[in-house]
Amino acid sequence: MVESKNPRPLPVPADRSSSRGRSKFTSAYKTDTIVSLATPPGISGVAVIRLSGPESLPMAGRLCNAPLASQPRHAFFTQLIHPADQVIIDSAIVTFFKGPASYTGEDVVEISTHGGYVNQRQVIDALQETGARQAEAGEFTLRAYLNGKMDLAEAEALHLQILSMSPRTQQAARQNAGGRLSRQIDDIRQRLIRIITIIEHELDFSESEISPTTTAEVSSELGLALSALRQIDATGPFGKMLRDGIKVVLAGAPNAGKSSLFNALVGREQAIVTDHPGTTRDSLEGWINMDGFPVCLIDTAGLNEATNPIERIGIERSISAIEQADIVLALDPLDPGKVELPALLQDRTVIYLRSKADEATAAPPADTIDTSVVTDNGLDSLHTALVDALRQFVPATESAIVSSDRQSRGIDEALKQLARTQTALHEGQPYDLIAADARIAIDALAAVIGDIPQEEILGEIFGQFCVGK
Ligand SMILES: Nc1nc2c(ncn2[C@@H]2O[C@H](COP(=O)(O)OP(=O)(O)OP(=O)(O)O)[C@@H](O)[C@H]2O)c(=O)[nH]1
Ligand SMILES: [Mg+2]
Repeated sequence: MVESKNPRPLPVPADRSSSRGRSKFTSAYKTDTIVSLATPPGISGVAVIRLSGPESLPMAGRLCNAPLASQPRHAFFTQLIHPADQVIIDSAIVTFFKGPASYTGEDVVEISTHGGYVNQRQVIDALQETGARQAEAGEFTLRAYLNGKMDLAEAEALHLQILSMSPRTQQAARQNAGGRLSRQIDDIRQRLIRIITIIEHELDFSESEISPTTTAEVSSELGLALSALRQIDATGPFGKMLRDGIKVVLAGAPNAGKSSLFNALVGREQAIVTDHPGTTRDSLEGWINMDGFPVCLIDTAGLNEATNPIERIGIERSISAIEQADIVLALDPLDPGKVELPALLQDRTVIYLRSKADEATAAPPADTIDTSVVTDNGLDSLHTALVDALRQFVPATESAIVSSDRQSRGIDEALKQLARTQTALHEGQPYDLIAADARIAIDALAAVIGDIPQEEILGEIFGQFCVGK
C-alpha cells in the first residue's frame, strides 16, 4: 500500500494538563505485542489472526515450528500446538512480515486458521498466555500511522473503504487511502510554504519596502492555493453523501402509492401497504445501490390536514424528511405537480411521478413520469431520471473527495485563514502579518493529514475502527 514514511512524534494531548486516554497512545505503545482476530468473528472458511509488536515472532514461534524468520513474507503450513499442554489446536498458514515492511511497520505475524468460534479463540488465548495483549479497536492502524506508514487522511479513508456500502464510496475512499487527498493537500501546503519563503527573503533585504513584483508573486501563489483548496472543499457535501447515503424522499398525499413504490424500489415488502389512507405513520428507510451511489430511500406519511395527534406527528416527520432530502419523488395519481411540498426546498431536485398509471384515463400532465407498480410501467424511466439526478451531485473537478467531517473542518479553517491572508495582502498590511496568517493555514492543513498528532483526534479516529484493524 503506502511506502514507508518517517515515524511520527508521539501524539500530544490537546490539553496537556490532562492525562485522560494517555496510556493508550503513549506508554503502551511499542512496549507490547498485540493480538486480535482480523476477520469477522463467526462461522467462516478461514479466520486470520494478526500479531504485531517486537515479540510477534517468538510468540508465534511458541505455537508452531515453522522457520518463520528464515523467510519473511513466506506462507508456511504448520500445526499450531498449545505451548502449555502440547495439544494440537489446529493446522494453519503462518506468515511473518519483518518490520518496517509490514502493515503496522512493526514485526507482524498473520496466522490463518480454520474459521468458526472455537479455533481462533483457542489460538488467541494461547498467544495471550505467551504474553500478547488483546488489541484495542483500530490499534493496528494506529501503530501504522505512528510508524509513518500512512497519514491520518489515509487512515480515515481506509476506515471508510472498509465500511463502504456502495462502489462509488469505495472508489473515492480507495483513492484517498492511496494518498490522493493527502498529496493534493500537501501540494497546497508546499505552495503556502513557498509564499512564506518569498516573504522572508524579501524581509531580509528590506523591512519596509516591498516590491510590487513580490506582491504580485505572492498574490498569484495565494490565488492558486485558494482555488485548489476551494475545489477540494467543494467535494465535501458529495463526500458526506457517499458516507451517509443520498436521501431520496417519497412525498405525496395519503394513498398516493408511496409505500408501494418504496417496496418496488427496495425490492421487498418492507413498508405496509393498504388501501386505507394514512397507513404509513412513521418515516421508513431502505438502502439501495443505484449506479454505484448509496441511496437512502425514505417513505413518509401522507401529507394532509391531520385530524388526530398521531397523524400530525407523522406528517411533521414527513415534512422534516422532505426538507432534508437531496432528491424528492412527488407522487400523485392525478397531478403530482399539486403535491404540497415545504417551501424550504429551494433548488432541490424534484421528480414528479403520476402514480397508479395503470388506472389513468387522461393523458399525463407535462414533465411527469407515469409509473405503476402493478404493471411496472415507468419504473425504468424513473430509474433513469434518478440516476441523472444522482450524477449531478458528482463534483466536476479532478479533486480528491473529502472523506470525513474532520477533514472538512480542517480545510474550512485553512480556507478561512487564506481568505484573511488575501485580504491582508490586498490591504497592503505588513508582510510579517501576512506570513503569520499563512502559517496558521499551513498548520490547519498539516492537521488534516495528521502531521501534528493530537491524542483526542487519534482517539476519535481510531476508536471507530473495528478491533483487528
Ligand atoms: N392500481 C394500482 N394501485 C396501486 C398502485 N400503487 C399503489 N396502489 C394501491 O394504492 C393503495 C395505497 O397504496 P400505498 O402504497 O399504501 O399508498 P401510500 O401513499 O403509502 O399511502 P399512505 O401510507 O396512506 O400515505 C393500495 O391499495 C395499493 O395497492 C399502482 O401502481 N396501481
Ligand atoms: Mg404508505
